[in-house]
Amino acid sequence: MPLCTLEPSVDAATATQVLRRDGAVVIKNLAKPELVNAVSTELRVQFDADRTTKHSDFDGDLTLRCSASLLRAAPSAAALMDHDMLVEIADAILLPHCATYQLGSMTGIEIHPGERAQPLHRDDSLYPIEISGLELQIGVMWALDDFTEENGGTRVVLNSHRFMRSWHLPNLSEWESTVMPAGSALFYLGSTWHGGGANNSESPRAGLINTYSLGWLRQESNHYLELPPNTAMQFTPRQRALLGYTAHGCGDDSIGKYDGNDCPAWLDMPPEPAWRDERGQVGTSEDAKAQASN
Ligand SMILES: O=C(O)CCC(=O)C(=O)O
Repeated sequence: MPLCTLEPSVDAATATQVLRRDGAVVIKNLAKPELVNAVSTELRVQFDADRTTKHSDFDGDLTLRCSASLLRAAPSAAALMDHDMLVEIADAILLPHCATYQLGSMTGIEIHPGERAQPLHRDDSLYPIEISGLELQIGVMWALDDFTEENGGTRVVLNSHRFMRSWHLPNLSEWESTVMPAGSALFYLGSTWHGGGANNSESPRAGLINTYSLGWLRQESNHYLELPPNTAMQFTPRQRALLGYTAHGCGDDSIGKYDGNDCPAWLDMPPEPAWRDERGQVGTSEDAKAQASN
């Protein structure tokens, strides 16, 4: 059974049904080309900075990555973090198991020609929990370039989410490449085996992976340090909540209290306009005022 590709007009309930059934689903052309171009342009500087860093076997030798402070470098990517369709699907998969979920990580990944295939893996192996039927997280790979079999379109082992235990492995040779045009999104469950493909083409293949985890788990990235409050202020209340600036649950049983409350008072305030300093880093208008008075 091939990876199911749905039209952008599909409803979230149908997409969720396929995702639960197969462990992965593609929705074609979900993001507007202008947004994809803006994110790609903003990420370029970070990708190029990564050329100087040493990579691991998992990360690849010819793959550029941008994860820490991705939203500082590419604030336009916030629209891909809380895309309405994505939020509806994440609600359906994760909210039965938590009061709120949160962004685990955001990683820009550019696989260059000659790169070998990344080892297949499950994102939820971060957590020492395996309960059949309980998804700890979901992942969404946004294609920033067209994904093809030749250029390393994400490899997915369909139905592998049904093999929950390390002693009950799916057949990992039965993977399939994700083929989708730029602006499309591959949704996959945290328990689905997947990995980047080998790039046998002449051009790089860029994508942006976001993961979302149950609100009572530790986030993969520490967004409070990467995007401290004065930076987080430029994002919308929903985006700030996804970053983790809200408690899980309410009252005495909540986790992540701030000053005895469920969330900081500024969480619901409208976003502050962003500005960029001479290095292109994003700050808030308060930072701009402080800089002007120096
Ligand atoms: O680049 C890809 O297609 C997938 C990458 C991935 O799954 C990862 O780095 O965890």
